[in-house]
Amino acid sequence: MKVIILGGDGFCGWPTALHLSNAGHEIIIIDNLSRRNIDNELEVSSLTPISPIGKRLSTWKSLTGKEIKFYNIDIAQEYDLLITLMLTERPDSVVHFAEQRAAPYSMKSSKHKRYTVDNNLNATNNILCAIVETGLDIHLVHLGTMGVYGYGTAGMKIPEGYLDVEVVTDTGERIQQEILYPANPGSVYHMTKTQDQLFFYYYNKNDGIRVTDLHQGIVWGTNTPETIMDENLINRFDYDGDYGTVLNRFLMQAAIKYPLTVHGTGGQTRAFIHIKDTVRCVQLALENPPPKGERVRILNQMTETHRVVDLAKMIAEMTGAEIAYLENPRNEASENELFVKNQRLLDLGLEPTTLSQGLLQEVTEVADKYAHRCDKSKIPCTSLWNKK
Ligand code: NAD
Ligand code: USQ
Repeated sequence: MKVIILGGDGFCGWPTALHLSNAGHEIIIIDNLSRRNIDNELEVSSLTPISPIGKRLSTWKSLTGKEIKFYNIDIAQEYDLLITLMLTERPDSVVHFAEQRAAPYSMKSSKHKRYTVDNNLNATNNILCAIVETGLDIHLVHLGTMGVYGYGTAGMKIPEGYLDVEVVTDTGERIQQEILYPANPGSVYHMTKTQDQLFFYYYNKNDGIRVTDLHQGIVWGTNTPETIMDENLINRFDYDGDYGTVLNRFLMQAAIKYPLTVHGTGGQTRAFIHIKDTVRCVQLALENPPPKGERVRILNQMTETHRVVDLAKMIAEMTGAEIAYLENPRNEASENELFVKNQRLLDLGLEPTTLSQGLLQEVTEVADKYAHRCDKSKIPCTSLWNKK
């Protein structure tokens, strides 16, 4: 299958591109390298030394003989380039990772809020418009987030996208309906993802576009069997206060003997998935597309849930690290329970990689190896959700 990967130079997109290329698919990456530019803006680098995209691709070709094409296009701004490329390449599927994905970055200032909204909403609308304009029956696979649901329920498991409700009419008749699960975003970034869902709903209804929206939890880990083949293929590892996500940050902090930065009590429960499973899930979604006419297919892409404080305690026990309980810079519930349905990807064949000593150790080893590249002044989270 010919697949265009939007955002294929990023943390999830790069290993996915390699995994799909290895599986025999023809891969084309589109990326405007904005993530690398944000590193420049924040004066921080990936803990792992990532190679330039040209070096990444030439290394992949020399190791495997497989070619991955690359185009530097801003899909939120350069619609003409995007549609021209789509008409030339005529892909079977498009995977959409190309958004600003950090909640803290999206909350830093008005400039960052506006950039995140402009970038993410235009990116999603542009790719949908382009699919309609090509007239091709392209399956769009989007990386969404578990954060569209909020992180609590009335006690039931969070369903895969749609909620059964019963409404009572004026005449007392009870009518059953299935609606998009009510959106409850916790940051400007998460809000853009809730709005993406409406774009998909509308273009699916109006134009019959086939869409799979993967509501992904927090991704941890760094290596996949492909990225580990050569240092030039290494994946990025974000540890800074804006882009670093909680479990990878804790593992890296333990490796450099920095007290683990728990926000508040650490009672926040979140969904997690290892990067090795991210790439498999995207492959499963691509190879099992919805038939024409099916509503937007929503799959919860996560394998387990954990409380932040339990992760910190587990890593502290494993490594001897200290735990620092910090004032929470975010505006979020200090405690929550989280139960999630993820049956649909399991039914497609996902065999979950769950948290184990071995995998935690693997990340700590990566962190150890590149500890000298860490700028400790970039670890604290300085982005505040509001002035209070
Ligand atoms: P990332 O920032 O590492 O990668 C995103 C890539 O998209 C970058 O290479 C960036 O340069 C590119 N990009 C952004 N805007 C673009 C534009 N307008 N035009 C072209 N390219 C553009 O992020 P990631 O961690 O790989 O996340 C990828 C997707 O997965 C995001 O949409 C994110 O919301 C979702 N997701 C990520 C996680 C996680 O823990 N990392 C969890 C759940 C969902
Ligand atoms: N946290 C800490 N200490 C830290 C960092 C984070 O206690 O040093 C806490 C946060 O306050 C929050 C939780 O850990 O309660 C998760 O934060 P995170 O930065 O690991 O993840 P989040 O901001 O939710 O965003 C990440 C990705 C985003 C994706 C989302 C999936 O950056 O792209 O959409 O995970 S989900 O969390 O399911 O919404």
